[in-house]
Amino acid sequence: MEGGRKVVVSALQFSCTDDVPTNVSTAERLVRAAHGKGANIILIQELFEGYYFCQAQREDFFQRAKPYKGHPTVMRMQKLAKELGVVIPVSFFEEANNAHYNSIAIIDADGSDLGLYRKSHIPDGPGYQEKFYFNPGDTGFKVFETKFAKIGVAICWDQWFPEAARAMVLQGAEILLYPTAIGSEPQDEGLDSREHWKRVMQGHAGANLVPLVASNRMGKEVIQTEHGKSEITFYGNSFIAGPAGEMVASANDKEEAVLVAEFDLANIKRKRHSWGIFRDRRPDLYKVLLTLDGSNPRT
Ligand code: PUT
Repeated sequence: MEGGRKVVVSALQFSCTDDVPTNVSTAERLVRAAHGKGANIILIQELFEGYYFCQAQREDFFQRAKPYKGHPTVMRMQKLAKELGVVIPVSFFEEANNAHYNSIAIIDADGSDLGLYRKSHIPDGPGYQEKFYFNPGDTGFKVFETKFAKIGVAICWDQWFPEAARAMVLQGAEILLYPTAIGSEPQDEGLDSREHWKRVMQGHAGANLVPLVASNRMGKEVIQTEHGKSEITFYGNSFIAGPAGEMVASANDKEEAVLVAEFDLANIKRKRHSWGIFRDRRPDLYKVLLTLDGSNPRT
C-alpha cells in the first residue's frame, strides 16, 4: 500500500495598495511567513500587484499589463520560490502582443516556471468589468506537476464552474487552487456573496475528493472611473477545504492571513478511488455539457 505523502498548503490574504513594489513586498513577507509555518505550496490572491482595476473601463489601465517573458514579479517570485523551496502560483495581467489575459505562472520549488494558465471564464457586470481588459484564456484547464503535488490552478470567476474543477481533477489534479478578487457589489449594497462563494468551492472539493485552496484580497478599494468614483470592499474569507468539502482553515474579512493546512495526498487518493465517483462517471451521457443551450435530446 502507498505510504503517506504529506503536503502543507497555504492561502495568503492581504489588502492591496495601488503600488506594485508595496504589494509585491507584502506578498513576499507573507510567503516567508507561510514557509515559516511549514507550507510547501503557497497561494497569493488574484492580480495582487495592484488595485482590482476592473472596477473601471480605463484605457490607461492597459499599461498595467506586461509580457509573460521577463515579467519582473514572476521573476522575483521565482527567486523566492527557489530560496525557500516552495511552490508559488503568480497571478498577473499579461500582455501578449495585442491580446491581454488574466494569467497565472506556476513556479516550482526549484524556481523553475512550469507554465501558464490563462483565465477561461471572464466576468462582466458592475464593478467587475473584466471583459474590457481580458481575452478569454486559450490554455484550457491545466494541471502542473510540482515538487509536492500535481496541482490544478484556475482563477476567480472560474471557481463558479464545476466543469473547470472536474476537468482539472480528471487530468490528475490532487489539489485545486483559486486566487480571487471578490467582494461587495456596487449595484446592490445588500448582496453579500461570501457564503455562496465558499459553498460552491467546498462543493468542488467534495465532488472531486480533493483539497481546495482559495485566496481572496480584502479591504476597500476606491477607483476613479469614467463616471466618477467606484468602490468595492473585498471580503477576504480565504479558506482551505478538505476532500469532503469540509472547512479546514478560514480567514475573516478584516485581517491579513496566512492559512495553512496539512493533507496526506496518498490517503486522500485511496479514499477518492474507493468512493467510486471516478469509476461511475458516464461521460457518454454528458455531451449536453458541450452545448450552451442544453439542446442535446439523445444524451
Ligand atoms: N471576480 C469576479 C467576481 C464577480 C462578482 N460579481
